[in-house]
Amino acid sequence: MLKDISIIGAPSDLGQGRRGVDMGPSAIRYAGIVERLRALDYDVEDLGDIKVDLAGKDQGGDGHLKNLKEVTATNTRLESSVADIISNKRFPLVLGGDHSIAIGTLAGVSRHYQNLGVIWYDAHGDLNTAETSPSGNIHGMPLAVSLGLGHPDLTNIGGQTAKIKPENVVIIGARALDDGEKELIREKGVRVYTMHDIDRNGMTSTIQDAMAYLSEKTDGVHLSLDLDGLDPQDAPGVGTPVNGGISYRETHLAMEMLAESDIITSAEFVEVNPILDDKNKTASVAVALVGSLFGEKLL
Ligand code: 6HN
Ligand code: MN
Ligand code: MN
Ligand code: MN
Repeated sequence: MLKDISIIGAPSDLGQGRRGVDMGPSAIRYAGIVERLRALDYDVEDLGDIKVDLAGKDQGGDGHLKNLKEVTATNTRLESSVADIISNKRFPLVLGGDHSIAIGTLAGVSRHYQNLGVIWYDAHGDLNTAETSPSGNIHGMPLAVSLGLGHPDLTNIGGQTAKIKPENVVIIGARALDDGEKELIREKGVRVYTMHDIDRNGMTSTIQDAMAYLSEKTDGVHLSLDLDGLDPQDAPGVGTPVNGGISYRETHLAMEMLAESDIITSAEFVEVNPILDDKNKTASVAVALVGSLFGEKLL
C-alpha cells in the first residue's frame, strides 16, 4: 500500500432523489478519517471537496437520466482530480456522495492501468442504463457506464469509452438486482458474490476467491464500497437500504484481508447520508473500515 494518501470529497446528491448524501464527506471527516490514517503513519493530505453542480432540471436525452448535465460536469472534474493524485504517486481515497461519483473515480483511475480490477461492494449491481433503470437515478448506473454502456455523455468522460473489462469486475453483497442488470451480468460474465454465496461460503472464502480471481489478471484493483452493501442495522445512514446485508464484522474482516494481500490501489466509500443516520454511526463505520483497509490491527 502506498504510504501517501490523498483524500478527496465528492459531495454529490445528483445521482438519486434523497437529500443529505451530499453531506457524506463532511460526516466521514467528522468521524475522524484523517486522524485514523495518520495514526497508522500514512502521509495524509485532504484535498477538500470537488465542486458539485446544483441539481437542475435536466432529465437527459430520453427523459430517463436525472441531472445528466450536472452529473457529467461533476464527474468530469472528479476524473481529472483523481488522475492527478495517481500521477503524483499517491493513493486516491474518494469520499461520496452518491454512487454516481464512481463514474469519475473510475475514469480517472483507469487512465493509469491497462487491466484495472474492480471490487464493487454493494447491495445493488449499479448496472442499469437509461433503458433498464426503474428510477432514472444515475447512482444505479455507474458500473454499466464504466463498462462503456450508457449515455455517451457519461461513457465519454475522460476519453475512451470502456474504462474496465467485465471479466475484471467482482460484485460482493448483491441482493437487489433489477431484471436488466441480471441479464447484463449473464451476458458480460461479471462475477457476482450474492448474499446467498456469502451465507454459504463465509466471507473468508468469498474474499479469498475474489482476490485470486482478480489478482492473476489485473495490474491494479479499485475498491468501490457502497455502505448499503452492509446490513442496515450496521449502516442505517444510506438512501437505498436493503435488509439481509453483510455485517460490520464480515466487512471489517474483508477489509483486513484486502490489507494483508495489499492488492487495493484506489478506493472510494459512498452513499453515507448523515440525515438518515443514527448519530453518525454509518460514517463511523466507514472510518473504521478505512482503518482496516489500511492495515489497522487489534494487536
Ligand atoms: N446505489 N437498482 C436501483 C436503481 O434505481 O437503479 C437502485 C440503485 C441503487 C444505487 O445504491 O448506489
Ligand atoms: Mn447500493
Ligand atoms: Mn451503489
Ligand atoms: Mn479494526
